[in-house]
Order: sequence, then structure tokens, then C-alpha cells
Amino acid sequence: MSRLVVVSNRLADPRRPAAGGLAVALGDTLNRTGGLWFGWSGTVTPDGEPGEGRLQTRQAGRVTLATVDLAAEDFASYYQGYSNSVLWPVFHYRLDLADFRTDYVEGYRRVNRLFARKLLPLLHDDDVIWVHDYHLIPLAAELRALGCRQRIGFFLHIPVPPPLILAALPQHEWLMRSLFAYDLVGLQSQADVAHVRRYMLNEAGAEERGEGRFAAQGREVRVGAFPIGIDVQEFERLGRAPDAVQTYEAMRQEYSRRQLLLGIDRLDYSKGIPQRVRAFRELLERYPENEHSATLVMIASPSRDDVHAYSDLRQELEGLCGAINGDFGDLDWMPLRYIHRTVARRRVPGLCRAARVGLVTPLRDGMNLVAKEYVVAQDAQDPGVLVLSRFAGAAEQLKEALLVNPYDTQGMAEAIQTALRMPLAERQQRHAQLMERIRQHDVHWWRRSFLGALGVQDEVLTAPRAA
Ligand code: ADQ
Repeated sequence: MSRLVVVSNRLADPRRPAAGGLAVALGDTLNRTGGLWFGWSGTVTPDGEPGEGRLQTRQAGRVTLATVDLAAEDFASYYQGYSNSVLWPVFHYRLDLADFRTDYVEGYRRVNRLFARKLLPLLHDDDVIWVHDYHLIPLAAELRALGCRQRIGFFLHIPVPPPLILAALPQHEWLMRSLFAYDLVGLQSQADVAHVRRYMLNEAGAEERGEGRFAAQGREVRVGAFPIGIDVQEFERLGRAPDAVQTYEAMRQEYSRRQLLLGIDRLDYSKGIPQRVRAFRELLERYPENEHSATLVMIASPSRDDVHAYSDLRQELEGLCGAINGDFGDLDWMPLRYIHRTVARRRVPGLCRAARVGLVTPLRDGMNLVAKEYVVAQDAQDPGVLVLSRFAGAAEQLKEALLVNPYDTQGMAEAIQTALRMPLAERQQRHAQLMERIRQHDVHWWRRSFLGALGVQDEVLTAPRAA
């Protein structure tokens, strides 16, 4: 039976449910047959030699966790630099925020090479390797250059922009051609697949061989959409646990005479948070009946504070939120509560359930798991309404949400008003349809369909869980 090897920038302990759906799902697969999870340790060594890093391994159940440290110079150019200041903005269509410094890409290559060098000796002949996300796009090419012949799959968690946006990336040819070193490339949505296809044909000169297969450089890669889901059962269980129930009750009591709207995100410019606040302001201006009633709670977890664009966003948001409360607030009502922190995962289902409207309004998002969590957390008898950006990958699946254009402030305000006024029967109907789709395409479906397409045998995917 082949062994699964997962490679991602960061690791999580698969036995800790606090790690969230993805870590649990990957850990679950790794646990079934015993597997290896490889990535950065999270440690930065201030005087470390660039391109070098200490390898450490430890056991978590049947999973071996293997990590390397990063030298400070590599962390700055590979992680903060090329990954988060170049690839993240460009892949989210934000050329205006990209910092195209040439030395960043050097660090990015160096770390991918380092990962390949450290990983190769740990591999068995019949391993199947699953690489995750934009930090590690050229990893398979680096592994192949060292003689690696195992099957390698890649899953990109973020969106892919159209070819003409990608082409602004000075290294786009090198980066995109490195995809041919994979056997399978998985993307979040059909829109992403269409963009890669056009890139392959128009920019990379690849030959299309049907069923998502493209050939160039003597290799063939298959590209497909594998929309990621959440662990529905685990999230439902979390929702029934005391912490979530208490959170729900406390929120209902605190906002007993209010209609609660909720936003939960990482504080990232891709999430459309200022646009959401502007739409909320428009709602209060256009529909004054919401004054003293509609209350927006926004929980934005700190993220990448050391990257310039993120500190600018934080300032903009603080200004917008302060102005709403100043202009509309009263002694007994503050329209907006903005909390710049991460809430404990076990409380998230309770917060979602207490909210009549879930606002998920990214300008671009690979998928957006909060949209799915919000739906699963609802009371099926009296569910809230999901207002979802059409630019989230999730919008391809969640058609019964109220789909909005986050750049259209007025349109978004109208959609929020529709959500607040939606009759019970319509809410129930939309919720039931959304639930069915989210349940069908959960995180286990996602990993099984990706790994199945990569040729991993059913025995591995369905082997009994380790105790
Ligand atoms: P992210 O951009 O991090 O992920 P998302 O999919 O929304 O975004 O997942 C965030 C997770 O963190 C959710 O489980 C959510 O509950 C939790 N979370 C967010 N803010 C929080 C807060 N303030 N407090 C507590 N928990 C919070 C990337 C891509 C997405 C893609 C995922 C998975 O950008 O598009 O859906 O990977 O592939």
C-alpha cells in the first residue's frame, strides 16, 4: 500500500481538533496508513545560513512530522517576500499591492530547493506526495531535478487569475511551467481551471489532450477542480458542545432586541472587509428602520502584520468602524463591534448560529470556509441567511446564498436588507439546499476525490483509523 506524504508550509498536530478542518482531514488520511507530514517548523534562526535549515522529526500517533527551520534571510524573502507580498496579491488579482523585488524570488527558489533536498532522503519508492499551496509551487520541479520519480499532486488553496494578470508576474513562465513536474494539479473552482487552461494554451504553448490533461516539456499534467469542503460532522459536534452553546446563549441575550450580522475573517485585503462596512453604513442610511436594531459584529484575526499592505488595511478599517459608531451610535446601541482578534474555534459555531445574517464578502477568495461553517451552524428550523460574494470560490457551489458584488455598495446594502426581511419558509428552503451540497462535498469527499484522481488506492483512503 502506498504511503501518503503531505508537504505544506506549516504543519499542525493532526490529533488536536483546535487545528481546524484541513489539518484534521489531512491528519486523518495520514493516520490511516501511517504517513509523513513535511514543512517549515515555524522557527526562524536569526543567524542561519540562507538555504540551510535543521531537520527535525517527531511522531504524532502514526504520523511522522518532519520540519526544517528557516534562516531569517529566507523567511524574509521566501515567506514574507515572494509568497505573501508577490504571489498572494497577484493571485488575488491585486497587482497594485505586489512588491516585485527581484531578490524575493531567489529566496523562494532557495527554500523550495532546501525542502526538496531535506525531503528526498525521507521518501519511500511507492510514496504518493501531496504538496499544498502557493509557497511551494516549484517544489515538484526541484524534487524531479534531484531524481524523484514518485507521483506528486499539488493543491492550490488560493484563486488563479486570468493569464493576462498572471503574465504581469516577471517569473510567470518559470513558475507556471514548473507545474508540469506534477502529475495532478487541483484548484478550487471551475473558473480557476479555465484560467489555467487558457494560460497553458496561450502562454505555455502546451498541447491539450482532453480530460484536463496538458502536455509540454515531455511531461503531462492533469488539471481539475476539487473544491475544498469542511468537516461537517466535526463542526456539528462542535456546535453541540458546551462552549458553542454558551456562546450562542450569551449572544442571544446580549442582542435580544437586535438583528445580528456577523463577519469572521483573517484581517486580509482579499476579504473585502472595508467594503462590507461601507455596505452596512449604506444599509443604515437607506433603511433607517434598521437603526437601533441591526448590529454588525466583525471578528478579524490578526494576520501578516509585518507586511505593509496589512497595516494600511488595519488603519483604514479602524477609521471606517469608528465613523459608523460615531455617526449612528446611541447611548443604548452601537451599530458595529469590531474585534481584532482570533476567537477560539470551539466558539465559532455558537457565534454563527446567533447571527441572522452571515456576511462573507471577499473581493477574491479561493474558496472561503467561513461561508460553509456559517450554513452548517444554523438552526434548520429558523436559519439565518448567507450573503456571499460572487468572487469567492464558494459561490460556484452555494447558489442559494444571496450572491453579491462586494464592489457594489448599494447592491450589497439591498441584499442585506433582503436577508434581514426574508420570510421563514424561504430561509428554510435555501438553507436545506445549501446544507445538502455542503454535506455532499465535505472535506473527506475533497481528499478522497483528489487522492483518487492521483491514483491512491481505495484501501489507503478507507483503511480503518488508527486508535
Ligand atoms: P483563509 O484565507 O485563511 O484560507 P478561510 O477559507 O475563510 O480563509 O478559512 C479560515 C478559517 O479560519 C475558517 O475555519 C474560520 O472559521 C477561521 N477563522 C477566520 N477568522 C477567524 C477569527 N477571527 N477567529 C477564529 N477563527 C477564524 C485559504 C484560502 C481560502 C480557502 C482555504 C482552504 O484563502 O480561500 O477556503 O485556504 O482551502
